[in-house]
Amino acid sequence: MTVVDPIRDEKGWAFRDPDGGTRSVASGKKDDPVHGPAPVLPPSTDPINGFQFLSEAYQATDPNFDGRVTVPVLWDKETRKIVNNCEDDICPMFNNVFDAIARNKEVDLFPKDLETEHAKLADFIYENVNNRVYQAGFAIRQRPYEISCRKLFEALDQLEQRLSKSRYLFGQRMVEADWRLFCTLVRFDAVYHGHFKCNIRRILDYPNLQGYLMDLYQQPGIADTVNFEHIKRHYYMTHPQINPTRIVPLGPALDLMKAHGRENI
Ligand SMILES: N[C@@H](CCC(=O)N[C@@H](CS)C(=O)NCC(=O)O)C(=O)O
Repeated sequence: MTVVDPIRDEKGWAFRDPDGGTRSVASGKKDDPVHGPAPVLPPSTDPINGFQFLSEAYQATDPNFDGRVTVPVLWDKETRKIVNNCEDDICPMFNNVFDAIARNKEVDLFPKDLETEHAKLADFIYENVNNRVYQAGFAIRQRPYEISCRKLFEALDQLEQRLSKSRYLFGQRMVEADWRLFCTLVRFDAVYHGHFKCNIRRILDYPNLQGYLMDLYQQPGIADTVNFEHIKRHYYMTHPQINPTRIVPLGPALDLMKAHGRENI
């Protein structure tokens, strides 16, 4: 897995090491007697292709591509093309078609017996939580902001209730919707509460959501995938219409490693 640089400017997502890094790549241009030696491009953090920008992966896949260059991307090293760029597809692909090389084949995030209910709840979470924070945050008029913000907190209130009786969204099993909800919850107090003005409450103010968030965060391997500095630098430095000074706040002080006490719910 390669992580793009948190700061997305007009050139889009970049494979850029903020500390300078060591992997410089030749620009591909020839030395020129008039202009001198070919430029060496800044270090790329893409170990597969040495790309500077994610847009190069899209161009390599389809030279006529002129859509949005988005993450995530599933890249095929053999065909040198993007297989897919949509989370809704990539998650089931990881669940279903990579068992031959998977370390934890028994993990099934899409259990068949829950299929309908799971899909319904996943849609609810996408609409009212994952996407709603963006609707509130990018609103440019008071009323649409207020409507989105209220709907978001109504959904969080409902999920708080659900999680008072159930360790995860569907009892003791973790499913894909838990991890999609986790992605928004883990960013919530650090960025959505301040930067996106989703500030009626913090996740910290919801005992069940906070316990659930810590429970998921403490699952093996998960904390290593969360980088709060990266999260904060991305949001606060990438949306100048919301934060023109690009100052990144120091807080909040969070500790997701505390005992969550949800083992027997
Ligand atoms: N349909 C895609 C959407 C992905 C998406 O919008 N990604 C955002 C970051 S979370 C992005 O890369 N935005 C860049 C842009 O819009 O320029 C998915 O669900 O995976």
